[in-house]
Amino acid sequence: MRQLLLTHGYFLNEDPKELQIMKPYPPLGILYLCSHLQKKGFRVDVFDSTFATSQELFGVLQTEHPSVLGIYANLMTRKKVVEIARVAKDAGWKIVVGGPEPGAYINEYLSAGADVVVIGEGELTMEELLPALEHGRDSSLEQIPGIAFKDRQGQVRVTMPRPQITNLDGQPWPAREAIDISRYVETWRKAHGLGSLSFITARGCPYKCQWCSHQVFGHTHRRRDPHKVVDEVEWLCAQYQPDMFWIADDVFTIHHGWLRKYAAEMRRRGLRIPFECISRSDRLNNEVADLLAELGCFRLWIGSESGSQRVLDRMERGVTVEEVHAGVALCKERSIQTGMFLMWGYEDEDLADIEATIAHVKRTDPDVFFTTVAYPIKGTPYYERAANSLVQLKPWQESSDREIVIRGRRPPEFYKCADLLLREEVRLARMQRDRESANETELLNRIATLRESLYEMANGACP
Ligand code: B12
Repeated sequence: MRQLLLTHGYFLNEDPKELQIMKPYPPLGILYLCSHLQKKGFRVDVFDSTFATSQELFGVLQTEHPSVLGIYANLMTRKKVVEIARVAKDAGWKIVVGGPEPGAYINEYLSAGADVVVIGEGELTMEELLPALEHGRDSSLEQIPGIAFKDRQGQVRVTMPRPQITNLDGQPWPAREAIDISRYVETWRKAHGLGSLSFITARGCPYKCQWCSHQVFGHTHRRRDPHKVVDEVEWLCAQYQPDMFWIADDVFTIHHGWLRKYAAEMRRRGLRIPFECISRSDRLNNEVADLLAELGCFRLWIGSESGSQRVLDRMERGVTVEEVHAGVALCKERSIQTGMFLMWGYEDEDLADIEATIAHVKRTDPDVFFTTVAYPIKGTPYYERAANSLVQLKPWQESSDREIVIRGRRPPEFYKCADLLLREEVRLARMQRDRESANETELLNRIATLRESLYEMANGACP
């Protein structure tokens, strides 16, 4: 009989935004849990919610024999996860939640029906937790590092931190066979012309960017043996025939010696598959850019965040605006597309910082850029610093950290205006670069109007 059912709250078809993006990737975290636990002899299944509906999952929970349900939660899937936990609880399941969000909201998840919150890496903790849950004694839960639970008196108990897995190479690959991976490849192929799959080569990021969530892996960085990663790449190609990969590491280019070895092994086996990944600009140089191009990197994502050095320093980003500019240039020289992430409204960002960001994007000219209005993720230093100014408009279980309002910050229309101004300025710069003069006057007028509105709003009262 099954001992554990693993699932997550990402339902592609129930999320209009994700449907528009249509870039689903398999939930590697629970697939890693599944393969580890199966290897240890546990009977584990995965209900992959990505292509399913909540009703289908509820049907399984209400009709199948209840055991332990393990749910992955991040800040975006909170609402769904809480709903799943409620339905599962009513149907008699024991509920364990894990992933990047629950460790930051222990009380809330325990109050929402979770029996146990797993903090940090899940493999070793679940291996000890499953037998303990079968016996159902608080005393045995207390002995398990890396969890939180309510004892018989209703007191929340948090156990010792769970030491991390020291040798990632001793771990099995994610249990991709537990779900329909081909569906991901096909979905990508239909929507974007290329079927994509993901894998990871490392866990954890040692950098200290103040807004980034380090809930699961802390600030450690552990890498896999490059030869073993190439084994996985080779196997993925043979098994699922993807046209491209996303290397889902926080910073793929972090360790140059590792990258050299990985590239050498890919070269030796004659493997070259298009891929995209994330890099910090300070981890790029000529050699790294050459290796990325040789390996098939067709798009590099760079967290640029702001064009203002003052804001970058406040973020403790550890990168200069010039490094971002130079990093993008290195990619351009090798025909690697670049994507940039940018943030509006971080702490005391002012108009001069916004203008600096606009100037930076125009000058650096990445192929694509995405902007977000900065939001505080619980557990980050950014959240802690803003804690006294945070307002939750909706009940916790119906909202997400993205919806938290920061008192004293400018209203959403201000950032919408800054965003439009950025886009129009970049459009103008590109027109001028390509010597397209059509509509230039119209665009110049629009830019002037947007800038005027932005400055007017900046001088207005803050809420
Ligand atoms: C790949 C990725 C994505 C991909 C794919 C997601 C997927 N299906 O895997 C895409 C692009 C879709 C994505 C989107 C987003 N992402 Co993302 N993403 C990642 C990334 C880089 C890697 C995920 C991964 O594979 N990790 C490797 C595995 C091994 O780790 P893991 O998933 O954490 O699993 C371990 C533990 O958490 C635990 N565990 C996991 N599940 C469970 C379940 C149970 C029951 C238990 C007990 C334990 C457990 O055990 C696992 C093994 O040790 C992480 C950063 C990171 N390094 O983890 C961010 C990260 C998860 N993303 C994040 C965010 C914010 C987002 C977005 C909101 C971004 C946005 N602006 O839109 C969206 C949300 C999309 C959505 N609707 O869910 C944050 C989440 C923060 C938080 N507190 O919730 C992270 C942590 C980045 C960060 N540092 O801020 N993301």
